[in-house]
Amino acid sequence: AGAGAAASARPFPPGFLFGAATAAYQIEGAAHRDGRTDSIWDAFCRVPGAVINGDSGETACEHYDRYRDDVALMKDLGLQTYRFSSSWARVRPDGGAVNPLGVDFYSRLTDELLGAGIRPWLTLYHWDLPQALEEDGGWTNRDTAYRFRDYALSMHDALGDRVPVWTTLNEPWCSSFLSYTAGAHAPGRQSAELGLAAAHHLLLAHGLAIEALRERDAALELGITLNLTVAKPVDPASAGDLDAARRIDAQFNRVFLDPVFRGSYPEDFLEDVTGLGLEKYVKDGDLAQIAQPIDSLGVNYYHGEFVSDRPAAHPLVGDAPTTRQTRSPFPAADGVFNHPQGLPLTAMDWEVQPDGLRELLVEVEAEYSGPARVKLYVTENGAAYDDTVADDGTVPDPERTAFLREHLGAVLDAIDDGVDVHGYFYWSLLDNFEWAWGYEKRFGIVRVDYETQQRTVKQSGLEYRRIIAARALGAA
Ligand code: GBH
Repeated sequence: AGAGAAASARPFPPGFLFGAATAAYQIEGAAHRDGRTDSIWDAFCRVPGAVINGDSGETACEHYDRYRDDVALMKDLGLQTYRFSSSWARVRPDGGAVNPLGVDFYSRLTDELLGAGIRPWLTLYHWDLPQALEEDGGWTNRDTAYRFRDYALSMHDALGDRVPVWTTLNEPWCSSFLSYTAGAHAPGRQSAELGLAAAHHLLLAHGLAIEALRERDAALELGITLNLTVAKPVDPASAGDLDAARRIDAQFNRVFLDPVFRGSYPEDFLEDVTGLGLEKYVKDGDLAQIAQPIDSLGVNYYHGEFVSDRPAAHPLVGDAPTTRQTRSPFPAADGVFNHPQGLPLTAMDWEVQPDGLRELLVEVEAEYSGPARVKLYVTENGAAYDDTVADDGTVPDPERTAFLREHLGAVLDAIDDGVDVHGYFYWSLLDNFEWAWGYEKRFGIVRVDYETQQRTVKQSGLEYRRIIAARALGAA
């Protein structure tokens, strides 16, 4: 005893939560059942060339019908918590009156999770705006923020007594800049001004919902999830590269972190976007509304960026797999280029960079979550690989297994550096509808056969189960 693997095992702190994450449109299917209406993603999937193979979330993983089995699978993996999202168009079809059948699905799912001893973590918005609201301008329309608050309250009416953790938005950067500026995601609009308007209204929606939920119940754990990156200059001695990194940090990270934690947009960001129209949308009092105190911050981390003002073969966004023309999501980063560093790539062509997660957690804790006494979680981290099924039916995915272990190691490194990280959610529990990439990219620790809907726990899922059971990262 005390030798070998046991001696080198790195324990996670008591109370650290292990989970996995999904999102409604990516797994539920049943897109037009029980009163659900179109979201912007249902509509976007019908745009020729917008999504690979013309795929859509119409059927997805049939989680709407198979949620009981899926919860049993989570229990078998030993997950302590499960992060899922609700579909606004299911709960309030067309953004209108509450649909009891839609709400009931989330109520049954919650009961099933609680019955399995798994802590439910609800995200209210993971990109699927009711299409009817988009027809009134979507997130470029200020009214959508107030509609979001009403939707949040209707979810609270149904689940407030059973769901302890509430996240307003998942990755507002994607629902604004990737969706209204790059046009790579629904609704596929392409304007710097519209992206800025959407970002501001999403932030306002967050602040309005936090205030309303807090008023209902001071004991809820309330927060937001942001996709953050570590932007590094290719050459730290180059003023041009340093400014490129500053711009990306501002337009990716601080544009959301500063309003939420400090009640202001960063000065340098405002300078970068001068003349693009943001001020038309920002009303007196908005930033105070946005900066409502929160309890938790979710960080989604996939990879960092190495940037320069020197042109590179790589465009800034590798997120445009389709035949539709897309643009840079950054409203004011013309002349900034991504320089891949030759690191191993996932199937998304994202460079594997685990230490970036440690660096990011250290920085966010020092600058934002620490001073605000806000609990920090990794709410998404994961990788797509081209898995194959072995003859014996197992799914060996050594690269994903290594990815998982390395990133959990980076979380432990951050904890060693003094960061109070409260939990980790692997993205994703299941292979699922990967947005513009359709079903071509598989992120799951559980494989989904889309012909039979059969679920198979991959080798990475078995490894995650061992890590959770040991509450430690043992030797590989
Ligand atoms: C998450 O988004 C989503 O929350 C989830 O639904 C999705 O399935 C999962 O990731 C996997 O994609 O630096 O300009 O090249 C992550 C989205 C991916 C957005 C990387 C930024 C790089 C943009 N992020 N992307 S750029």
